[in-house]
Amino acid sequence: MNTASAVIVVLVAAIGQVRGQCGGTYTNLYTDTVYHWSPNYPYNYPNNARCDMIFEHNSTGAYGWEFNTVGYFNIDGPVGNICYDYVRIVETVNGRESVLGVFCGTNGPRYLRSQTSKVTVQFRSDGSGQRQGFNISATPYGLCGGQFNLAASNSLRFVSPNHPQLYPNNALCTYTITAPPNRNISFMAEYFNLEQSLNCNFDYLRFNETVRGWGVEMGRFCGTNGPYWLKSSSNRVTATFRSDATGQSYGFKVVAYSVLGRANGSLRAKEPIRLESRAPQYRAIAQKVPSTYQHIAVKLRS
Ligand SMILES: *[C@@H]1O[C@H](CO)[C@@H](O)[C@H](O)[C@H]1NC(C)=O
Ligand SMILES: *[C@@H]1O[C@H](CO)[C@@H](O)[C@H](O)[C@H]1NC(C)=O
Ligand SMILES: *[C@@H]1O[C@H](CO)[C@@H](O)[C@H](O)[C@H]1NC(C)=O
Ligand SMILES: *[C@@H]1O[C@H](CO)[C@@H](O)[C@H](O)[C@H]1NC(C)=O
Ligand SMILES: CC(=O)N[C@H]1CO[C@H](CO)[C@@H](O)[C@@H]1O
Repeated sequence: MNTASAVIVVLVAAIGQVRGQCGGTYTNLYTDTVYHWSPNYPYNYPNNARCDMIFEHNSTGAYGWEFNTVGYFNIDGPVGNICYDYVRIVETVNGRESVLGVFCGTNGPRYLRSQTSKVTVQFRSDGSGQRQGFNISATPYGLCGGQFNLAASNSLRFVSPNHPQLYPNNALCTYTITAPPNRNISFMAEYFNLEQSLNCNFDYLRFNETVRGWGVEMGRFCGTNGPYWLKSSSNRVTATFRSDATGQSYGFKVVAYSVLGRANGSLRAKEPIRLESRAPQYRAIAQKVPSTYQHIAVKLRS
């Protein structure tokens, strides 16, 4: 085994799963579910709380958020139709505030979906009446296509519209994935299920890139066979998802990895990283690098 064939893939460790603080901004580069709960949860929240938690997906236009209640939901009210304390979920659509829902009592949000990638969860309590509060999940879901940049992280996920639910008919979504210069991009399906057809003529996910001025089709996928370490030769790939007028399925969740396509080089990461070689025989070197390390050299010999 020569060293040059051992391509090193760098994965960013899963980022914070949970947010319990009063307010802040959560920027998601991935498509993982995160949880947000009231101050002191599951104990009583304080009086006079004003917490604005902003959920933002970094790939503008590509993702909406779905909110669901997990665990307790118990907020003071309502009396008549007045919520003394409340959770209010809002987004801005075409420059106007759009309220997705206002919640109190024991009925929290369920399958509440936004149309845009930036949503604010506002929690307000007045001067009396404390309860256990809330714990809600926020899951990004795909709208249709978008611009994805691998500059800020070493991996990212993109999904079909509505995933994990059925994609619509007649969809045409373009996902443009760009990595820093001198990197290659590798694609791996975490979930893949498109209508099966001969030569993938009906529904498909197709990867294209431009190499020395020529458009090259890297691969076209349908059925349950998604990309498996599909590797680019350039740092920019266009993935096109197309569905025809019939036959829906649950779509795809694909991870794009920024790959050092050479034997030697350096990588910069803002998050703790995990190094893993693509060849199974190198798995033994996989290790987690603590975020306190400024610089670490990894040697791979074979
Ligand atoms: C909120 O719910 C999530 C998912 O069940 C859980 O992991 C998290 O610990 C909960 N938060 C608290 C403070 O209990
Ligand atoms: C992808 O490549 C194929 C074959 O070269 C071409 O027909 C198609 O138009 C390309 N699609 C995009 C979105 O560039
Ligand atoms: C990465 O891309 C370069 C061209 O930009 C190519 O020469 C090299 O073989 C690619 N590396 C891999 C591992 O595909
Ligand atoms: C990588 O770097 C090491 C040490 O600098 C060198 O010995 C080795 O030959 C290099 N490998 C390749 C394939 O260039
Ligand atoms: C956290 C993060 O990566 N934020 C980035 C989101 O995208 C904008 C523009 O593309 C960057 O400026 C941010 O750094």
